[in-house]
Amino acid sequence: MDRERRKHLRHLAERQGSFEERKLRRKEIEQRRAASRAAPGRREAAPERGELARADPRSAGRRQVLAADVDQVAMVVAPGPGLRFGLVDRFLIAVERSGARPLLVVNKSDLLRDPAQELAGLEPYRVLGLPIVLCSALTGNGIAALRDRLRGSLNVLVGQSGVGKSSLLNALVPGLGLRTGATRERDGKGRHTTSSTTLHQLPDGGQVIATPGVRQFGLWGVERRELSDFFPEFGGYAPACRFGDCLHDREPGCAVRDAAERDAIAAARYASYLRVLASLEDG
Ligand SMILES: Nc1nc2c(ncn2[C@@H]2O[C@H](COP(=O)(O)OP(=O)(O)OP(=O)(O)O)[C@@H](O)[C@H]2O)c(=O)[nH]1
Ligand SMILES: [Mg+2]
Ligand SMILES: [Zn+2]
Repeated sequence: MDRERRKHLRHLAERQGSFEERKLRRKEIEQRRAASRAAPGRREAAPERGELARADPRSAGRRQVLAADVDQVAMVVAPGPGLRFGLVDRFLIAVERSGARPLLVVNKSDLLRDPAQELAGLEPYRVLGLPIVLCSALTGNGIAALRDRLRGSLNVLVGQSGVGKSSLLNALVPGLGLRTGATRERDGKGRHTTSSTTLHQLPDGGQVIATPGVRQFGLWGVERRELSDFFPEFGGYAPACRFGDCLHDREPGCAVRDAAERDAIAAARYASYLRVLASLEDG
């Protein structure tokens, strides 16, 4: 990314405020929404505090709560089985909805051959102010930094199967000895070694909830119209869209799409937005 664009994105992020500030703003919005939902005739409820939920993969239209009452959600990704930022974008939306703090953990740093190139996809998240810890459960690199981030909070570790959630816990809690699984050689996908959710005390304060790996993460209770609120970097452009109710899809005169086309908005984030938008029901 060139310096101009980086500067521009940083400026945008500053205008949008930090994750903390946006969380406060979001809380306000949630409260207003909850109040309007309490009106007769509305049945959908706002999420409970720190409740991380997704669309139940086994039952259409229902929600599945992955963890409740958490302070921080640590999303784990790894170069093996593959850094899936689309999944990170979905998690980020669910985390922000929950009011918990997001943390991105990039595990298996020992597998990186060309870190600068392989981690280039992280740039939009850095610009947005998402805290990122690069570590390796295998070598112990970065584990102290991760421990610092988790200390004193109720955390939940989420991510695809095989990214090393159980291995990280074993590194964080001496003597824990959780079972970890071999990644399938053929397709690099994990086998779902962990099948239940467990809570663990951290030796220096705080707790970690380990969850089984997720394969997909369908969003629950997010309306199409509010989706762009979860992509704060769009905020600087959206007011310039021709239509006030622009969904930044194929509408003519869309300033957001325009910004993505000239790389002022990260193309991967815009593509992610469009995929999520297409997956949400009309409403
Ligand atoms: N090279 C390398 N391998 C790792 C690292 N962390 C974990 N692994 C390996 O990755 C595989 C999967 O690790 P797990 O800890 O079982 O992954 P998980 O996220 O708990 O997977 P599920 O329980 O299926 O959700 C195991 O073979 C681990 O040994 C790491 O930092 N570097
Ligand atoms: Mg596991
Ligand atoms: Zn638009």
